[in-house]
Amino acid sequence: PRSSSTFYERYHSLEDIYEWINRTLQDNPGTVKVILIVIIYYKKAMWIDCGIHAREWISPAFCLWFVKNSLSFYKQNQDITKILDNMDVYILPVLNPDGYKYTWTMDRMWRKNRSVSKTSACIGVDLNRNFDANWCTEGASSEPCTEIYCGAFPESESESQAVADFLRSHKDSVQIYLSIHSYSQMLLFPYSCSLNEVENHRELLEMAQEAAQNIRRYYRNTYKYGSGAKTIYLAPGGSDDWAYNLGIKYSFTFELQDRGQYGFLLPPSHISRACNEALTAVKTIALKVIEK
Ligand code: ING
Ligand code: ZN
Repeated sequence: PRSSSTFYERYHSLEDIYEWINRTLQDNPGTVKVILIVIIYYKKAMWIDCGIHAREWISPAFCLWFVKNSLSFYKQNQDITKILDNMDVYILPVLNPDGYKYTWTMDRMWRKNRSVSKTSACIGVDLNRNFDANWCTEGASSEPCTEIYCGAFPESESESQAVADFLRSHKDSVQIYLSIHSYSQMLLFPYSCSLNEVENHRELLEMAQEAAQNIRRYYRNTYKYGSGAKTIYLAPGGSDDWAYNLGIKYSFTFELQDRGQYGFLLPPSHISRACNEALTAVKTIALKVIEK
């Protein structure tokens, strides 16, 4: 057994993550750029956001893992090289920084952001119910005290608005949208906000299936896949449905490990496997889009 875990096999506070961003930038001049809230590196583009829900700690850990892996294995690993040679990658490591910070200091199980309501003493909006996709219909709530509060209006929150603004202004280049959550081991695609099938349902299903097969083959782990509404539950206002409707036709939400044993409290010793198998899924999807 290894005596110590690496930086990437631990969870990190918001301050540590911001420090890591600056260090990664300094160590990789010309390859990595920090633009406002996101790291961008390197034609066509892929977007990955992590940490939209505060308590899902494996999600920011995955974004850091992805960047580290990309920078370490560029020109070493064939798949990584092909992806980075063909795509810009936009990474948002912590979409919900206030909520994330709160889970480190006050309440480990906090999900929403920390915005104050005008109409209620309850705090926080579910940022994954705040996007303009059948906003606040069945599967979301207009009650601020619930975990799935949709907010006062679509994009009422600065976090969701910042993401939506960025994607609106980059929609001609961004082909792939990925949002990383936990837990339950699923590869989901639109729609979550409706039971209707999207126009390229079959194509998305095949991509998710291939990704799940690769996870099974290389890591002997099981991921379910399918449209959000049919695979878990109706959930309007999600970022992947909104991005899909914007025109980003390869839009997915990943639910990383585990299937409920530890849930949101996934031990650090599981970070490596959880991230590596998710990386396999990202690579599978990116390579399929590049091959088109
Ligand atoms: N699951 C997601 C949630 O926001 C989801 C499921 C996916 C909803 C895609 C909407 C769109 O409820 C978790 N674990 O947060
Ligand atoms: Zn989530």
